[in-house]
Amino acid sequence: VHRPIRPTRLLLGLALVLGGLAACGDDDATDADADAPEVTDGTDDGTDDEGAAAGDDVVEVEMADYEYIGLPGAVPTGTTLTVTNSSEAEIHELVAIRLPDDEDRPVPELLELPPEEQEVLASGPPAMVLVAPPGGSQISVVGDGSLTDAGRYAIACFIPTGADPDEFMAAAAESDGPPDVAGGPPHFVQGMWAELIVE
Ligand SMILES: [Cu+2]
Repeated sequence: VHRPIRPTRLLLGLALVLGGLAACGDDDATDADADAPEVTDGTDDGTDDEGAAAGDDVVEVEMADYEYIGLPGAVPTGTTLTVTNSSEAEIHELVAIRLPDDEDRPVPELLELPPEEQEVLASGPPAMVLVAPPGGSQISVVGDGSLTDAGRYAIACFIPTGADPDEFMAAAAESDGPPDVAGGPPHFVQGMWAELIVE
């Protein structure tokens, strides 16, 4: 039996984050910063030769319809992600959510949880939200793209399929609730998700 994906509550939580920061982030932004531990430089340098970037490296991720291209399965602590968007029509985002240490279910399973069980994804602000309109450059909505906390992360794009990019950005900036834009299911339903280990 295939369980339908109902991301309403999760979308609401993320929209609140978007709305709060867009409203010229006074205390929300500093709260998020306060949660980030200090970066420990150098400890991981040179230890990851297979598929993982070196510590403090920048990994450029290409967002396309509907996938992340160039995102490794694991990166060292201190790595910074940047995004580009090669889509001709869709706005995309890279939302990184650090999962609890005792959470071992795979990311797709978590994304398909019913709303009442989505606390694991929506209990706090995401580690980062990087947005890019089609053919446009990165907008850092939450965080600066750096991964300072080791652990397992769910990566996903929650933008509704077919949403108008300008309409989405305007709605996200002005709304206290979820951006009220027309569109289909979120992009992660179409496969735009990933799992990332920060070592
Ligand atoms: Cu997307």
